[in-house]
Amino acid sequence: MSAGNPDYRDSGLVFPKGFTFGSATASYQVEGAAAEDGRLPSIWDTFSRTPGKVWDGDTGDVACDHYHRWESDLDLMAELGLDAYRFSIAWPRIVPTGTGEVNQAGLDFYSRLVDGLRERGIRPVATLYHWDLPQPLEDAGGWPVRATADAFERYAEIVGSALGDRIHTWTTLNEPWCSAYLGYGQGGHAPGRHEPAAALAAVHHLNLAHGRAVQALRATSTGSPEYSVTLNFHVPRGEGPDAAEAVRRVDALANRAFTGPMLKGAYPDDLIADTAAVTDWSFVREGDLTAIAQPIDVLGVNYYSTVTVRMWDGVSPRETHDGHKGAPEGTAWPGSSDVVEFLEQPGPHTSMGWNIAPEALEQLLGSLGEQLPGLPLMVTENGAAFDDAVTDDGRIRDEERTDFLRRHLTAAHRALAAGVDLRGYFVWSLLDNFEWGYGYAKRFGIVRVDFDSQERTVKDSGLWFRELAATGVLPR
Ligand code: IFM
Repeated sequence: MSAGNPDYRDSGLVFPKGFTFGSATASYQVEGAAAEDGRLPSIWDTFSRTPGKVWDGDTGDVACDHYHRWESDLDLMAELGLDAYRFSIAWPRIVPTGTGEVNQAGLDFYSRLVDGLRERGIRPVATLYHWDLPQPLEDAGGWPVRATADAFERYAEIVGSALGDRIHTWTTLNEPWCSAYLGYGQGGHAPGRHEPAAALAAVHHLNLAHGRAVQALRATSTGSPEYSVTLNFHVPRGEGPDAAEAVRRVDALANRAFTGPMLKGAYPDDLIADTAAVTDWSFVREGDLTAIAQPIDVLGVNYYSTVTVRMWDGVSPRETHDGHKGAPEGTAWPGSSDVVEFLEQPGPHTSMGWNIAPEALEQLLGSLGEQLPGLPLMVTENGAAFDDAVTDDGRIRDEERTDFLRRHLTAAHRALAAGVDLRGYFVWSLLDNFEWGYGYAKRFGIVRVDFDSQERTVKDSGLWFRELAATGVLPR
């Protein structure tokens, strides 16, 4: 870790020329128009309509109404001086049944969006899957079955052919950790299943979908896009006599279950051993690992907070503070849930209850740089939810969020200074939006959305980020 201001509250740091400053959103979280122009339900439509699953019964039916307001939202991005916009494509708009007919109206929407971005000089960074699986695919088994990876490959061919002449960066998956473990193990995310073996099968089929999609996008894109995947890396801190063992187990499940096959062509032996009582991994077929390990141009890194882990003594009440609210009967840690415990993290925290630890971002980027030499990195999500207040003059003085961004951008800069090949930083999120199980109760935006009027107001953090994007220098 570098020396310097110990609290990571720097200013005046100069980012390299060409460093990307962008913002990110995801389809179900912002678009709304859930039943328009041929879109059919995804697993998140079903889940959010299931009583008790999402705070206050919120759904993405309207969200930020971005589907109708995309032009003014792009104008807003241009006013903020963003270099790039990371959005996701809703699979249920493109192939509404998952395997059937292609919906041209869905492709047209993203085609207009991409053109609109390019007209404004903003690079389109498109994610194919940010969790909105067409419901019929879940009805047929979801990510635990191989056919979902087949359907994803076809979907990738379709979007590659339609948009691959204009996309700057293709990202196959966003945070497959969440799709697999929260969706099928712990149950706090759609489809809300609690099946540890299915969660591990989902890990593999998501990995396979990634590799097949990279190949399909490469075969169909006529421009010269970059290819990437975004992972939400866990930074585990160990406690207790077997701290290293607890850290190793969490790292295997959360990080190396994806980087192993995607970037090194193999599942880690220790992951297979740790999960042996849950599954025999027979869903991995010959040729899969070759299909998965496709070369990519950049690795997307999402980072918010750390976890503190300890081997459980088997006697005291087991602690499960891994930062994700889920069903009590589920676990996001198949094979390790009975041996590892997640301790409550010391503050300060954001309003998600996540601890603020910028030094861990520096550590993570440094460690990835060492593990994956030659692979450029991009922070594709980082940001914070706080309970914003609008003052009488209409301003949102979200000092805590600006402070969070400052500290994490300082961490990113320190990683750069240490030689990490970091290409950019996307703030999560452009807009307050549908925060999954927390509905609209948690606000991550640098732009406030009034969900009654749909009015957008740039928060003070957004003005600060605009200055950063304009100058490339960390503002005061
Ligand atoms: O809102 C999410 C996003 O969809 C994926 N990464 C984490 C964010 C905050 O929880």
